[in-house]
Amino acid sequence: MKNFPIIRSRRLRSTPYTERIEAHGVSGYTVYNHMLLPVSFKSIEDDYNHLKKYVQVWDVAAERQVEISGKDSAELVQLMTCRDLSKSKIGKCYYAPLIDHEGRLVNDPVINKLENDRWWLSIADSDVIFFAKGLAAGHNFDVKIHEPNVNILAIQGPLSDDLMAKLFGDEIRQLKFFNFNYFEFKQDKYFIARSGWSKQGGFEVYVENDSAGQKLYDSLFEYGKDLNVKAGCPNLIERIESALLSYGNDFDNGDNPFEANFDKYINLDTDIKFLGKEKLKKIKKDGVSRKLMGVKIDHNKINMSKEKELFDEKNNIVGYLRSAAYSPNFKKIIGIAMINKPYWDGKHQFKIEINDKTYLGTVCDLPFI
Ligand code: THG
Repeated sequence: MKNFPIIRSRRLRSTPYTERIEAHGVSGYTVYNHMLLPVSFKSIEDDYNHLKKYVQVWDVAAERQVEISGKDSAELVQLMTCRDLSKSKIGKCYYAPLIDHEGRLVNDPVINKLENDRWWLSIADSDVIFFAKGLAAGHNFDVKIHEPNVNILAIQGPLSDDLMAKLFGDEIRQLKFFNFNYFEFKQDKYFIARSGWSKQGGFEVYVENDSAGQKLYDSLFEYGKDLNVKAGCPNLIERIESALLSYGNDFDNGDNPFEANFDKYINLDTDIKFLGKEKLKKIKKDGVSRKLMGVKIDHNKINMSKEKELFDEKNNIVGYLRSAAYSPNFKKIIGIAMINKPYWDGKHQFKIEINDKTYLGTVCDLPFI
């Protein structure tokens, strides 16, 4: 597979931090919500080792916000997700699958409740804003829907608390997982949540003012010198090891939330109203015939640009590998795959072709152990 440069244009948006991450040596981008999202700095494996030991600052501005406000905003937000938000609280973040009228996945945002009538959907890579506007128009909802100029900086890694406390004071250490609050640094106020797309601990700063964000970016490096802070980004190896799912890679609009193991975020027993509820009830009753599982493959190198088929010894399809990377922790390739029901028990070996050679692997539960 050849690598080509990616050509900039207005359509492929930069972020307020792009110049800075380029100065810090970004070495690869993907496109996410029509915006640049860095994927590597030194190398994915070097970045991984650093992330697990120190602290990194990530430009994740591509995790865009869809703001929904107004009288009917709570009703519209609930209509889009199967997670019961009726008891949701201001100041909390909710990981919530978005579902269409066919019971299929549309996105898996973090939903932040700012006020009873003001919400931010911090979205993965699909155009949620048009889905929301279509629903609002069809239901005649009294809401305002727009994409605010919010550009997230994530601080991730085991030394995140130490770095953030240097800027924002020790009180930030008390912030609970999936809660947010406002904290001040040098006269600027920042919306900060304890969250982020790694399991190494950390925060996300939802920056509402570009120049404050750029000042914060520079200060994080200034204050973090002795903590060995580096520029980083969501890390392919770490996120697979941690089983953090990626919309568009591990699951998409062809899959339902049971197949993606979102069971704990599917509330069918309360009287909330959301799209696809009856479909999901039927799927739950019938059971699914495939679901996302882990796989381990006896090899040390893989590049994914599309799904890869997994076969049993009789060449029956076991499932489809959707994301994979070599894991220095497991000393194998690990991956996330949509596995057909007869193969869920993990007793079967499967075959997979990588660069015209056949390798063996096994199915395992998620999260990996
Ligand atoms: N942070 C913010 N926005 C985002 C992401 C993020 N938007 C895009 C993408 N990531 C959305 N997907 C996820 C996937 C997993 C998690 C968050 C967003 C996540 N999951 C935890 C887990 O699975 O253990 C916690 C879930 C919970 O307990 O509620 O953090 O990363 N702002």
